[in-house]
Amino acid sequence: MTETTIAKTLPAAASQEAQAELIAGLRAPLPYISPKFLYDSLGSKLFEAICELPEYYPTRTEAAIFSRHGEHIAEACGTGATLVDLGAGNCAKAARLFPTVRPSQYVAVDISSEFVQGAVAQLRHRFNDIDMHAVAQDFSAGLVLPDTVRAHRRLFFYPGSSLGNFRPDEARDFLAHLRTQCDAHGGLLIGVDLIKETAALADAYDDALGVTAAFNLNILRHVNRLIGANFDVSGWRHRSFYNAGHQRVEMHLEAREDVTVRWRGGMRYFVRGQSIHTENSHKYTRGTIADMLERTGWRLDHVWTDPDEWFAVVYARP
Ligand code: AVJ
Repeated sequence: MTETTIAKTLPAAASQEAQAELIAGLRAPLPYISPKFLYDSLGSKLFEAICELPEYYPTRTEAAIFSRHGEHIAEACGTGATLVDLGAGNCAKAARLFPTVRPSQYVAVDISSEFVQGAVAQLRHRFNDIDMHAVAQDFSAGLVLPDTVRAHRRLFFYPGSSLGNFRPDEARDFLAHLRTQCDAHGGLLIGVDLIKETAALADAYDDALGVTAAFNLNILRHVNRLIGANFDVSGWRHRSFYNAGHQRVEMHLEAREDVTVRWRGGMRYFVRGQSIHTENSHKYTRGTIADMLERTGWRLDHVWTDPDEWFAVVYARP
């Protein structure tokens, strides 16, 4: 039996909240736009394209870890769980786990509603013995699962180093929050990007084809739709760099010229060279991720990495 649930946070309220959040960011002394707004329909597709780039090592390195250690990973996770896929996107990573982890229920959660609904609809046909649910939700401030999601044995799946978008304090809150949503038989399977030579990090976030630049710039078009703003994409430039002090790659959009940006109910003047911070992508070490898990109520069970230790897949238990 399969069933698809479309659970949304109240559309009007959510978009009001999103609008207030966006406007606060644009008005801030150091202006910012949350990276979750990178993922409109086109943004999700551009991110898929990034994952195919030679420079963007995280996706293929993580995939190599899963294919090399798949059996051991599945053994650690056990079968029959409710697999909760956080930031599911096209659901491809979870689908590759289905044959070995054999979840009884699959819950794909993603902020990009059409995208995740489409992906789950496709998947239902291929795996019709798994009870599937698509949940369209911005879970960055807390995950609210519908009643149809079983509470017993939840296996939270958070691959791709998405945790890296949170500042360390937010990441801790989020991991602690997940811990409260899983019983003693649950688990957490998470992918984190590791600190490495700066050149590799720089290339991964500024590829030669300019796909990452397009992905970053597209956030402005999404913002235009969300708050009725008039950003002109051609007036902004993609910037990214590794901030060693904060152990993170930052993405920014820099104004090419002085510009006044207007939106419903407000405006801001940006001088040439001024930038809007659009993403932090925090990098971890074995030590920093282990420490964070231990401090948020999780017990580290196992860490799998690639031979160069560029990426880590971590399994933790309550
Ligand atoms: C999806 C947040 C893991 O931080 O590497 C890719 C997003 N940004 N290229 C990352 C991203 C620029 C990605 N995460």
